[in-house]
Amino acid sequence: MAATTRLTPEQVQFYADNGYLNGLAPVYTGEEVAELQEGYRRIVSLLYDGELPSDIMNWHLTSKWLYDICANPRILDLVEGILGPNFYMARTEFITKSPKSDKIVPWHQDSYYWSTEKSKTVTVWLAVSDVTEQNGAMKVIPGTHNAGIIQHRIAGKDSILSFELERGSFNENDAIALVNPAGCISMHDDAIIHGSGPNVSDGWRIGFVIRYSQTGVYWDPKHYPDFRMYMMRGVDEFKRHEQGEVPIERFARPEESNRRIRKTEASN
Ligand SMILES: O=C(O)CCC(=O)C(=O)O
Repeated sequence: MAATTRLTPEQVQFYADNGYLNGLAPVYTGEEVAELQEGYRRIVSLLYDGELPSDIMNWHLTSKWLYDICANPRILDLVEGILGPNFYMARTEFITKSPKSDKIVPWHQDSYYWSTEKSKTVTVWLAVSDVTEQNGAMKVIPGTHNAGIIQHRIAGKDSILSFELERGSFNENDAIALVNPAGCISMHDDAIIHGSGPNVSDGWRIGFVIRYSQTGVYWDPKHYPDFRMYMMRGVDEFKRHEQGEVPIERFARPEESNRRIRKTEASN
C-alpha cells in the first residue's frame, strides 16, 4: 500500500510559482492499480448506448466507489498542502481518449469556463491508465496561472471543449507534459494554461479528474444544477452550498444522461 505523504515546503513553493505539481509518490500501487482499473471497467459498463466514458461526469453523486477515490486521505493530504485546512470536493469527470483518436483538449484555463474565483480550486488528475506523450498526456504552460484570465475563442471541431485560447497568447514551446504511470496524480491550478494532443497510441488514455475548492469558492447552481458540495477537510465557514449525501451503492449512475449537463456547462 502506498504511504501517505504530505507536500514538502519545496513542492508547495513549486506549485505557487508554476501552477502545477507532478512526479509525486504514487497514490495507488500494485494490486490497488488493478482494482482501480477494474472499478473503471465496472463504471463504464453502466453507460447507456451512445454514451462515452467522458459522459461520466459527477457520478461521485451516485457511486460510492468514485466518492471513495475523491475522499482518499492520501489525495486529501496532498490537496491540503495547496488549499489549506478547509476545502470541499466540487466536481469529477473522466477525460478519456480512445486509441488512435484525433480528439484534443485545446489550450484553455479552467476558471474561464467555471467563472469561479481564480486559484482557489485545485484539480487532481488521477492516471487510471498509464499516461504518455504518445497517448495524449495533459500539458501545462508553467507559471501562466499568475498571468490573469485570457479571452478564449470558439474551438475547432476535433476539440473536446467549446473554447480555446488564441495561439500566440503564450509560448507552446514552454509546455510540460504530465506523464505518469497508472495510480499517480498530478495537480494543477484552475488558471494555468493547459491542454492535450491526440492519442496516437494503440491504447486508451484514461484520467479521472477531481476538482477541490476552498470553502469560500461559489459554484453557481444556475450553471451547475447537479452541484453538491462534499466537505473533505476542516470546517465550512461560508455555508454557501448544500452538502451532498454520500452515496451508498458502490457502482451506480444518475438516471439522466450527463450529455445535456456537459452542453450547459460548455456554454457558460
Ligand atoms: O485530460 C486532459 O487532457 C485535460 C484535462 C483538463 O483540461 C482539466 O483537467 O482541466
